[in-house]
Amino acid sequence: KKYNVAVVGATGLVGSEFLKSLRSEYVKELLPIASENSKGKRIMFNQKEYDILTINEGLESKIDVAFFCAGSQISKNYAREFAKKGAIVIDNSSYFRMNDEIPLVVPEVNGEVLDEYKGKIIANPNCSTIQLVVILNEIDKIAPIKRVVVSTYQSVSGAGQRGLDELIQQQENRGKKGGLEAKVLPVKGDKKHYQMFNNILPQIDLFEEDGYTKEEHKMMNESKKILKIPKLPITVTTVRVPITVCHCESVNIETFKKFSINDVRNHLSKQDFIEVEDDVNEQIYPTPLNVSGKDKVYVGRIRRDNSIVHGMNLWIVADNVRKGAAINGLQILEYIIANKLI
Ligand code: 11C
Repeated sequence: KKYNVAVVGATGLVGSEFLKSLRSEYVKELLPIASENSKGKRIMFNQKEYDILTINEGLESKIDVAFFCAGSQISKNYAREFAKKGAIVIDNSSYFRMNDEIPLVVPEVNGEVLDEYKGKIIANPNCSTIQLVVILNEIDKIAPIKRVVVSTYQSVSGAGQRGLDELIQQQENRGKKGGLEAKVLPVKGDKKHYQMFNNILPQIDLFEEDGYTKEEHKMMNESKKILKIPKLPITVTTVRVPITVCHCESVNIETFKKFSINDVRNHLSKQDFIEVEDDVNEQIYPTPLNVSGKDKVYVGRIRRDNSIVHGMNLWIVADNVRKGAAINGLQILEYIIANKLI
C-alpha cells in the first residue's frame, strides 16, 4: 500500500534528512511543505523534482501522514488541523510531547504504546532524550534503574540551521573584524549571545525558575514518560559544544541490583539498533566524527562506578539530526505501516 506523505518543514535540517531516508516504496504522493520564504524552491525526492507547497495549500490536499518538523508554533497552529482532515501526524516539536493523551515514541523502546492508540497525533521525542532512553531501556532489563545522572555535549545542529550557520561562520571568519560576533547561540530567544567557536556553553534553551534549562527539563520529563518510570530520579546538565553534528552524553546509572559489566556489554551488543564501540585497550569508543551520518545509538566507555554499590558509567553518541529526529520519525512511520495502524 502507498500513502500521501507530507513533510511540514521540508527544506529545514530535519526535513531534508527525513526526505533523504524516506523510502519511495510506500509514498504515493509526496507533499513537501515549507514557509512562504521557500516558495518557488523545488526539492528532489526519488529522482523527481517537487514544488514546495505552503501549509494552507497542503491542508487542501489529501494527506495520509504528515511529518511535522517546523517548530512548536507551526505544530501548535496546524497539527490538529491536519489530524482533523484525517492525517496521522508525527510531530517532531516539543508541543505535544508531555500531553497525557499523546504517545511519545521511540519505536525500539515503547513502540507498543501505538498498538491500541486511536488518536492521530504521535510525538517524536527530543534528540538528546532519544539516544538516552534507547540505552537506559536496555540497562533496565538487566538491572532495574534506581537513579540516572547525565551530562550532555550537544552539537550546534540541535539549535537548527541558524545555530549551525553561526558556528561555521565564526570558524571561517574568526580572523576578520566582527567575525566572531554571536547573534543566535546559546539560544535565539534569550537576552545575550555568546561566541560558540573555541568555547563551551552550559545553556541549551531558556532557563526556568528552578535554574535548569528547558532542554534539561525535556530530557528528565520525556525520559520518565517513555520509560514508563514516572518517579525515576534523573538529573541532567545540558551543554553546547562547538561541533556540527552528534550529541554525546556521559551517563551515570545506579541500579537496584548487581550486574556484571560483561553482561551489560553483551546485552547491548545484541541489539541491532545499538552499536557498542568499547575497547579501551585499543582506544575504541564512539566519537561524533565517526557517528555522524549513522542511524544507530553508539555506546562505549562502559565501566563500573566504584563509588556506589551497583553503578556504571557510559558514553553515548548519536547523530542528533538522524536518530535524534528524522530517523526516529521515519521509524514511527514504518512501525505504523508494519502494524497496519494506518
Ligand atoms: C538542541 N535538543 O540540541 C535541542 C533541539 O525539542 O525538538 C531539539 C528541540 C526539540 O538544541
